[in-house]
Amino acid sequence: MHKKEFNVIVAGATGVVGKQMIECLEEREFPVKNIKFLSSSRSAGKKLQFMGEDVVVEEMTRDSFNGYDIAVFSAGGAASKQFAPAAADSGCVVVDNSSAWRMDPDIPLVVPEVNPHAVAGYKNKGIIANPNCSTIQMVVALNPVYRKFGIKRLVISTYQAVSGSGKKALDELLEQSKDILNFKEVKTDVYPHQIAFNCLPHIDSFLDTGYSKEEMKMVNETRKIFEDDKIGVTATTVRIPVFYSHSESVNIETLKHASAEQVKQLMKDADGVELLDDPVNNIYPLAIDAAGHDATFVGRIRQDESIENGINMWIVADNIRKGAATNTVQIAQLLAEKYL
Ligand code: 3JN
Repeated sequence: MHKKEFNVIVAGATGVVGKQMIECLEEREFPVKNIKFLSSSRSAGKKLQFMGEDVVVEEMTRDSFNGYDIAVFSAGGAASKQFAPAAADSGCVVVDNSSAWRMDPDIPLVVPEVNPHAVAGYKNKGIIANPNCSTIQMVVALNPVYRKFGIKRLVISTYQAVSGSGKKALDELLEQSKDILNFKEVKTDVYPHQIAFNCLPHIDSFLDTGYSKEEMKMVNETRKIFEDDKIGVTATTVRIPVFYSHSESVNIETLKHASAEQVKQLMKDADGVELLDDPVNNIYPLAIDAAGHDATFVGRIRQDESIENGINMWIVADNIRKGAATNTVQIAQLLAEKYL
């Protein structure tokens, strides 16, 4: 039988995540018939490649989606709000990487290893949301623990790479690092403070409660993905001077008792997880090792002796791949294989 092929759009194609989406479509041999790359008017006209062929980036308009089946979006929340409904109206299903639609009760929020069944909800509005990078890698690791032991509460601290803020932030970390090592004055633009040789407990904007939006994304999205509003979640999200991969310290209070050994065994078998846990031999997940990979790396699994049912773990993943592009393309693959 002839394999079904799809007309595919990458919206926000010239950004850090958009370029990675293009690579993921290629690596995963997504069944593409025609491809179209869209951007704002600023980047329209640029040339990118797909499968060795030049593709000219076009400006996104409401008419861009006619005749296309699937659009993967990483064009920012405002563009998603403006154009995703137009795409859906044209019959083109959107998988959106921004926060614009994540908490809409009619729109599924999907991590394929955790809640693939939710993809079916694309039928409601023709849109599927991709979670925040910090949420994705955490729920991939927590999923088997949640299924076997239940989760009462999570206490999270993140250590997030600058690539989460885009290309300008990658340049800013490099320039500041060079300037400091050359005893030059440091310029700040993307972040409110110097990021080189520093840690900023500040990701996205702050709310009246004192929490940042990034912290609340972890709270709300985790509950939506597990379909469990009873999980207690509290987070501190921190930007650190690393280029790629987010790291997370996660304290888990389980409902039923879990030993560290049991959790390690679960991680060995978990979909999308690689266990790296031999600390006496200096083996644990590292940002620089996770970069360029699609897996979520877990280690430092140990009992929290301060409570009855506590486990601590360290979770690392490439924030541009599993945290964004890979997860979005995996959702598109599920959609293409099972639903379109
Ligand atoms: O800062 C990070 O490491 C992740 C950044 C994510 C981000 C950046 C700007 C806008 C998002 C997101 O995915 O939640 C958004 C947004 O769409 O709100």
